[in-house]
Parts: sequence; structure tokens; C-alpha cells
Amino acid sequence: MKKRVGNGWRNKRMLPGHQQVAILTLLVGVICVWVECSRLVTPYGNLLHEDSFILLGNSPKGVHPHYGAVKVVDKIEDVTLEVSKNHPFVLRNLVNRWQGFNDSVFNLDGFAGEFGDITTMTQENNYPTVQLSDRGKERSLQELNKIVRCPAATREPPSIYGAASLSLEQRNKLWGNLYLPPTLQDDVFIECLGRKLADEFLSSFFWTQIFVGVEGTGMEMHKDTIRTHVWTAQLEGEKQAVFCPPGSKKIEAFGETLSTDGSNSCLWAALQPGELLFWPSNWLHQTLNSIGPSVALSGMAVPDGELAKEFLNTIKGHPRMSKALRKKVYQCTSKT
Ligand SMILES: O=C(O)CCC(=O)C(=O)O
Repeated sequence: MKKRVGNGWRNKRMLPGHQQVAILTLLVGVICVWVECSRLVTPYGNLLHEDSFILLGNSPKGVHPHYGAVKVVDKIEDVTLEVSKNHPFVLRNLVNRWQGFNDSVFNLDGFAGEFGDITTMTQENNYPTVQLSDRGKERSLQELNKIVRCPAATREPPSIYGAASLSLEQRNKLWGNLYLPPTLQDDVFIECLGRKLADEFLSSFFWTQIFVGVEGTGMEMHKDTIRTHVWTAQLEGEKQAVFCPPGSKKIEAFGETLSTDGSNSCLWAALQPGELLFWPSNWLHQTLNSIGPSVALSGMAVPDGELAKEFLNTIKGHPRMSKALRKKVYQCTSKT
């Protein structure tokens, strides 16, 4: 008589030891690959990169290999603490809150349809010398949208990066759906300025902007002249950025080398659609629209008293500010 051990059905299907080990190893392998892949597949779609090189934590091409990746924050509730650390970071998973992200509201076709007549300042130079300034050509957002959608071979001009400053009305249409973390919201301040002065303020300081560029364009390494925190929300394409703390010594990014005095601990980010990048504006920063067209909304924030003092100091003698606006900005900054 055959001896039965334990559950008959299980024993009958038992495989020899080495086969069990092989199957187990295969299973663990499959699970690991799945976990790794699901970490890499963003909640809003597939990766922009054909490979996962950058998203696995390797620095992008042209960025010094010793620079570290910026911190990734997953919870909106953690943003206040991260902002207080005065370091750049990327906030993931914000897109779930962006109403209309994949329809006509939060994409360039939608903007161009709605705000087609707004003027964008553009530059046609190739990176790394791109600067956005009054020296650029003026184009409507509609025109810019058409140009960046053309295949590179037929695009005229071939390389273009534009930015448009939003009016109060345009900004209000979009901001309500952005669900910015409370620390980065500036609505109380903007409302305090009143309608007319708010419009003057937004355009004088390029406070809320749309950036639209083709692959290979970007902004050269610079430090902003006014002291605020800055954020950019990526809507389309990929934007890479390098950040160096105040006083950085030698910076190597996207083929450019810049020598300054001080330390050398820069960070990089590769921002995907649906992610928000934050940086304190006294950090040096450089960007590259690495997969295009790249479309981003950007804004500034002054969440604490110390920064507010610095902000007011840096805008003191600003040439594009009327006396009435200056007075109101002082008043509203101390209130918020
Ligand atoms: O988004 C970019 O390409 C550059 C933004 C920037 O440098 C800035 O707002 O100061």
C-alpha cells in the first residue's frame, strides 16, 4: 500500500526539487520586472523614453555623472515640509488631480484655441545659448503651437522656444484646475492686488507663464533676479533641468560649463507630463526640452515671511513697476 503524506492532491502535483527552484526563480523574476516596470510607467501613460535609463536614476546625457537626482515627492501633503528645506524637488502624481489633463483644457491645442491671441516671446537660437528676452520675436500662441507641431525637417524656424505671460483672466481659468499644493498657491496675494494691478504685476514679473519649445531648446544656466520660489508643471514632452545651490563653483550641464565660486553639489531632474518641479530661485538653474514639443505652465510663490522680505528687497527699484503697484505689493505681501 502506498503511503500518503499530507494532502493527496498537492503531493500528486509536486515537481522534482530543481524544477520547483527554477519555477520559483522565474516567478520572482517576473514579479521583480513587473514591480520595476510599474514603478517606471507613470500613472498617466507610458514613459517618454524608449529606455528607462534616466528614470532609473542615471544622469541625463551632458549632465555631470556625479550630480544626483532631485528628490521625488509622492504626496501633496509633504510639499510644505519639502519647500521649507529650500531644495529642488519633483512632485509626482499630481496629474490625477488635473481636471481635463488629457482633453482640451490642459494641452497646447486647448490653450491655443482659448488664448490663441496672446503673445509669446520666442528665440530661434539653438541650445545652449537660448535666452527668453525682449530681443525675441513676438508670435501668437496659435502660431507657436503650429510651428512646434511641424516635423523637424520642415519646421520653420527649426528651433524655437517661446514663453507667454498669462493675464489674470487667463490664469484664473487654468489655475482652478491645477490643484497646486497650498504652499505654492498665490491666490490670496493676487486677489489682494485687485484686478488692474494684478494684471500689471503678472506681466511685469512674468509671474505665471506657458513655456513651449521644441526638442533641444532650453534656458541657459542662470539665477532669477527676483527672490521667490518657482514651480513648473509639465503638460507635454520632457524637460530636463540642472540645479546648483547658491555659490556653486563649476557647473557642467547639457554641454555647457560655467565657473563660479563655491561648492559643487548640483542636482538634475527629468520632468515627465503630469509632474511638478519646484526650485528656490536663488539656486542656479538650466533647462533642456529633451523630448518635444515641451509644454509647461509655470508660476512663483512666496510662502514665508523671510522669503517675503527678500522678495520685496529684490523688486524695490524694479523698472517695470508703477508707484501704485509697488505700494500695493508691499501691502499684500505683508498680509499673506
Ligand atoms: O522652464 C524653463 O525652461 C526655464 C524656466 C526658468 O528658468 C525660469 O523660470 O527661471
